[in-house]
Amino acid sequence: MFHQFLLDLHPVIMSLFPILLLLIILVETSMQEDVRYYSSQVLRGSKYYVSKKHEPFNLAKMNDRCKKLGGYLVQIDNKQEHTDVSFIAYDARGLGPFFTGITDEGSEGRYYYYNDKKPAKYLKWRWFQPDNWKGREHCVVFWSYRFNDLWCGKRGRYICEVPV
Ligand SMILES: [Ca+2]
Ligand SMILES: [Ca+2]
Repeated sequence: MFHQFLLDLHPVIMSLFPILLLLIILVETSMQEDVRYYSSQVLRGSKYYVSKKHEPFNLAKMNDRCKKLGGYLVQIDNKQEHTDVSFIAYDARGLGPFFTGITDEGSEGRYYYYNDKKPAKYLKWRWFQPDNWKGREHCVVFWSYRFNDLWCGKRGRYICEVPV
């Protein structure tokens, strides 16, 4: 009896199969993150990726995205790298702020690299920065060739560094 019921149902399931398959594919693709980057040439052993989309920043989430590219949120170690990344951010066009991997979250005033927690080696602040505005600015952004500390959840773009 039940067996017959299944046999009767069989053509219905078969005819629905392509639709089910399409639905599965649609759900799959909508779950994948659409992350696009401008990428730089290799400069002194690193390649840089600047995200295109303006979105709320999140240190852990964006660092994970950089990890998927084989790197981490950018760590600006010296004057040369600062110059390189300035030009890359300029080439990427559009508006900043451009978030880096430099932060003082959990250690106010002591800046470190989010990915490896090592102290930041090079900080080139804008005038009157860092000001830790309202006591809640712990993420360092790149804006017009200088650094500013901003609230870590602010909207912006971010830069990944991938060692090659
Ligand atoms: Ca701070
Ligand atoms: Ca600030």
